[in-house]
Amino acid sequence: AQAAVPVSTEKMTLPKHECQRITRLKHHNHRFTTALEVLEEHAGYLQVGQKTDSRARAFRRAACSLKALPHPLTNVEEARTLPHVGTHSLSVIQDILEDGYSQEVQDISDGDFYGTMQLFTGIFGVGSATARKWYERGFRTLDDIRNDSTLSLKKDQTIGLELYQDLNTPVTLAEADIIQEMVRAEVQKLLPGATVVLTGGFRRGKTKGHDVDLLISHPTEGKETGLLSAVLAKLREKDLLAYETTSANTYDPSSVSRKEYTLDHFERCFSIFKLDKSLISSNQNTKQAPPSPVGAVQQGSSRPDLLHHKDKVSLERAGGTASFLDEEKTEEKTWIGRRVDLIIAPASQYAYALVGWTGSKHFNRSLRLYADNEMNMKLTNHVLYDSVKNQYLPASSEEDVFLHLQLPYREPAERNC
Ligand code: 8DG
Ligand code: MN
Ligand code: MN
Repeated sequence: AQAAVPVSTEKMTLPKHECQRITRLKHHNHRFTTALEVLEEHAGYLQVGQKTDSRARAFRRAACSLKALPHPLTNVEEARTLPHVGTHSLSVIQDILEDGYSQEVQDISDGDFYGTMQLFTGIFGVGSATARKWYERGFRTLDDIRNDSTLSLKKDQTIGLELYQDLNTPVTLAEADIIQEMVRAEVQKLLPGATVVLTGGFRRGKTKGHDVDLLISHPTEGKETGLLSAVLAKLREKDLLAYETTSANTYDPSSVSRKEYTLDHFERCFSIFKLDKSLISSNQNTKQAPPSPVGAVQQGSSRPDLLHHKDKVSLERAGGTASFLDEEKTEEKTWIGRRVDLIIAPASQYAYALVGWTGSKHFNRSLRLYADNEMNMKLTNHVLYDSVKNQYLPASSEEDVFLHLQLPYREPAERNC
């Protein structure tokens, strides 16, 4: 049941920072934002090395402004008054207003480059740099990658190819709940009183996601030490893991004053769970959710399969349309691979970790920018540091974090920018 999105035609000025606004999953301007998100993604594919993706970010910020608008945009003049809507985004908005679609966006999403990059970056362990290298070498399909013996694939990429279909089938909320319960059961057996919270997109109200983000903690500081490896040992024993890579806690309190403060230093594990298919109600995974609101790009697109990269993949390139839904192919194994992130946060950092791992990624970026620019504070997934008072600001809840930042509290569902 989708709640109606409240409409207001009241003239309004959006605050500059995304974290100062309410941004819900459903809003009034999907026809523009889906187009801008194609451009954002495309710009990300073109980006070289570590260079900041300023072009991608510009499209994202324009889309965020439109998402926060409490009514459908009907004229380009209003778009001009919105924060972070640059000339390029404006021209796309204008095209959609005038013609119902943007030819530029259409050409990009129909193009070989964009489609191939979506396909390759859909492989677990493959980022845009690797994908582009492969594209430039002439690879176009997953089989091109699989069949080239000169490529030395990393362990995560190998499993990413193997489980491509699993990992590109959206995780449902029901599956996320099952995985959370599995982990909670193990965690609480090992450490009574420990907590396991579903964060990421699901906490923000999404009903599908690319992974399951679980934040693990214990109310007593220090009790969480050693928990992750013990949990992983149990899961391994039960043969529930298809892949795991763990990073130790590298948190250094002094790092907040250095440039690396945006990094996350929690002990964590990026894994792939084997989720037994018998635990999932049948055909849940093959059933496609209804398409999202018709966007400009969708109209007349010859390749609707490429529109929402995280939800759908190009079936033909992924190895045949039939195989995606073909029971025979998947019947070989009794489980479906699901990406799971496990993060361990000590009690004193828990509130900041919860904000950080709830996202959205862009909301967090906005929070950090706001903290820095408007409050002279450094926000990380671990702490908030007041650079004027020269002190850390402890928080025991998300509400505390927003209070320190002098921001109205935003529910997770309102952080979908
Ligand atoms: P999705 O999985 O449904 O596609 O969306 P999501 O849940 O919003 O994205 P995510 O990639 O799973 O990230 C969840 C949050 O975790 C997001 O706000 C970014 C945050 N995050 C960190 N550190 C790290 C990190 O090191 N890697 C990743 N992937 N995410 C991180 O705070
Ligand atoms: Mn996630
Ligand atoms: Mn994640």
